Amino acid sequence: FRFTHSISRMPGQSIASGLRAGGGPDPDPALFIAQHKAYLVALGEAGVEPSCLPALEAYPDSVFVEDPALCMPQGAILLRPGAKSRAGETQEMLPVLYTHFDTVHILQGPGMVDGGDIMVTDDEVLVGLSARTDESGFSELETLLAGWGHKARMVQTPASILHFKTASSFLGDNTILCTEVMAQSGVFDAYQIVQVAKGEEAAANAIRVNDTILLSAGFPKTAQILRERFADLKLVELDTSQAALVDGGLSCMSLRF
Ligand code: CIR
Repeated sequence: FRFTHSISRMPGQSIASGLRAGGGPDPDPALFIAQHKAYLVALGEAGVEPSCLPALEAYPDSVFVEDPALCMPQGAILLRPGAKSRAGETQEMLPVLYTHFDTVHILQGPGMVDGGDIMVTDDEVLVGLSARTDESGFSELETLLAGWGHKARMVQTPASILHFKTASSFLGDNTILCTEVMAQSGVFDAYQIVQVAKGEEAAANAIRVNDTILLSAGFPKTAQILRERFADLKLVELDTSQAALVDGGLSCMSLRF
């Protein structure tokens, strides 16, 4: 969670064509852009140098830069997003990764991995199998990570959610913020677990950036739990209502390294 840089991408006018599991209203591009700006400001205030790429109208979901790549201290890995409409986002991300990293590995496939299913903790890299991430993708990623000395662990993303990190976040200090379902799954038995408040499941996609926790706004009970638990950290609540309309959250909108 100690980061000096981040990469994001502006939401496009095409954002309403982004993938989403449920129905619901379309996100409003102007409001999304305003919320995205506040997100970048918060990342900057947390101590990273945020960079923001121009919108890609051909890829409505490209604002969710977390999915096509994984950034580690040793280098970056270009992933293979599991949704067909998002596959082309990788070719847009590759040159960007080269500007930040000397070493960039490229997943060759045929397996698939979405960055939203990858959680990097201090001791391991958890990879949740989901509709977007499969075993073959995990194996290829595991081999690349092993070359950098990282242990990968294959876990299950609950069927009801899009990504592993939709319902869980690593907050540093061996601590995970997650939903009740995730807490009871056993996946995080080696960690301290902080559960989001009942009815506030969407708060589980938070991010720790240096000495700040970014949390989605509108989850006052979880905010209070975090304030008490992490009294020495700054808690910043950000409106993510527009990202949420297309199944996105805080972690999805940046690559942090
Ligand atoms: C998608 O379905 O791919 C996007 N609408 C949302 C992606 C959210 N990304 C993430 O959780 N890492």
